[in-house]
Amino acid sequence: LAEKKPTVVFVLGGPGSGKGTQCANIVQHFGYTHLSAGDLLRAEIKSGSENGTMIQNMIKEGKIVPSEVTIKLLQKAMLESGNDKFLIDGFPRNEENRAAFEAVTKIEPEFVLFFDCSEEEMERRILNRNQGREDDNIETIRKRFKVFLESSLPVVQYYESKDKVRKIDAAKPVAEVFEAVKVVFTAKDE
Ligand code: UP5
Ligand code: MG
Repeated sequence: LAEKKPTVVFVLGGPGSGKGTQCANIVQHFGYTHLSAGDLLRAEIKSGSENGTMIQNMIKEGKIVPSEVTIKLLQKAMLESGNDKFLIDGFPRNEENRAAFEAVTKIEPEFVLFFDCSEEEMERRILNRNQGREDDNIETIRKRFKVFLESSLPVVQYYESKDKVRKIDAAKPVAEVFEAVKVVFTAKDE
């Protein structure tokens, strides 16, 4: 008997588009486990792992950490959760991330939730966040936007071609964005 594969939803969108905020809401209502790839990488830095310095330098430059590092962290977190439904937030960020995740885990996402927001609004949100993230300064923000446009949007386009993207207008207030998100997750269960 084949083991049942976990359900995965990729949550994508530019830096500051509201991925983490909305994932917290989805967890409350729909029983998913939220795995933020960025949070897992930041925890890895804090743990003093041998990859910590490399990860820290890449995040500071807005660059994408090699997929084997990120995928290992995601797989470990999936196993430890005991759940079988996951929101994977902020991953895959480039074509290599996407292909490697699929090859290693054999998992294809159920769908891709894509938060669409203008750079102007995302920049405003990040500069207001004040949580001491080392990449929340204007120089790094510009680099993160560039990497998003050049490397991450093509991943969204790939899934669009497979009819898997559920696009949300993320420029609205948090509660309104969540109303639109709820429609997507409710439709899925019908
Ligand atoms: N806020 C949220 N929604 C709002 C709304 N509707 N109206 C007004 N304000 C709203 O939100 C950002 C801020 O905006 C918050 O203060 C929030 O209250 C407010 P948040 O929910 O945190 O947005 P999010 O999209 O999660 O923004 P984040 O900065 O986390 O996105 P990034 O994609 O930039 O960050 P991430 O942590 O995913 O990645 C960081 C870095 O890690 C990357 O640049 C990269 O270097 C590295 N990384 C990898 O290398 N590989 C990976 O797979 C993942 C990350
Ligand atoms: Mg986030």
